[in-house]
Amino acid sequence: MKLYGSLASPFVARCWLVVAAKGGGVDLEMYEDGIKSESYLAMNPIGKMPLLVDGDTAIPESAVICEYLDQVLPGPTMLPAEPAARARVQLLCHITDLYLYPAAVALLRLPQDGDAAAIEAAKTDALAALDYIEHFLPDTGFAEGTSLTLADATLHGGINLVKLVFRNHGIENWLAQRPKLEAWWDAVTANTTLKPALDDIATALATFRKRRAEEAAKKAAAE
Ligand SMILES: N[C@@H](CCC(=O)N[C@@H](CS)C(=O)NCC(=O)O)C(=O)O
Repeated sequence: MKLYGSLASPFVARCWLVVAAKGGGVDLEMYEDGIKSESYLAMNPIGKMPLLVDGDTAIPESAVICEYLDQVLPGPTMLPAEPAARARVQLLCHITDLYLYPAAVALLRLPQDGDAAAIEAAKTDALAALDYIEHFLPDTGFAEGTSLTLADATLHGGINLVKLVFRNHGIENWLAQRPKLEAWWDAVTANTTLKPALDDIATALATFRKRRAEEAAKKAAAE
């Protein structure tokens, strides 16, 4: 099975954390011809990463990929069977996908000196989404129960992105103001099963940030 994409993408990182939690079994690589190439678009006309290819089956969209990986890979199940626990896991995933990501991605696209009203609106939306997550998170160190679930993988990508964009926009103290989220973050980032994947993600993000800074410096020098 191949997972195409870069771990600098929180959506790819989310899938990679699921692979790590399940004990491996998937190769990660960049699609050689690029995600806008004819051959990639033939498999995934959405033209985004990640894309999972398992034999003849090509699956885009990180939420769908994560559920698929949970079903086909051996290792502990990441979506509880008990209906209420299952709903809690899916709820945290949905809040992250439907409320947190759109606001964080909007902030990512807005320069610090960009449209002040748009920045304020995206910031308000992101903080509200974090409040929803804080409301539903337990204080057990996991997003649900006493083992890793799809909600831990999903939330990690979302919170990592928020950390990056809030830093860019000078927003501070937001994590400390949400104690359950902060305790969850500390626990998940210290999780030994996830450690190698978390290190891979941190390396990819550092490379991405360095490249962006170099591009910005080059652009500034040319102006
Ligand atoms: N809803 C998608 C979002 C994927 C996504 O936005 N991927 C970005 C990277 S973070 C991408 O491939 N962007 C390239 C583009 O939009 O051209 C998912 O969950 O997989």
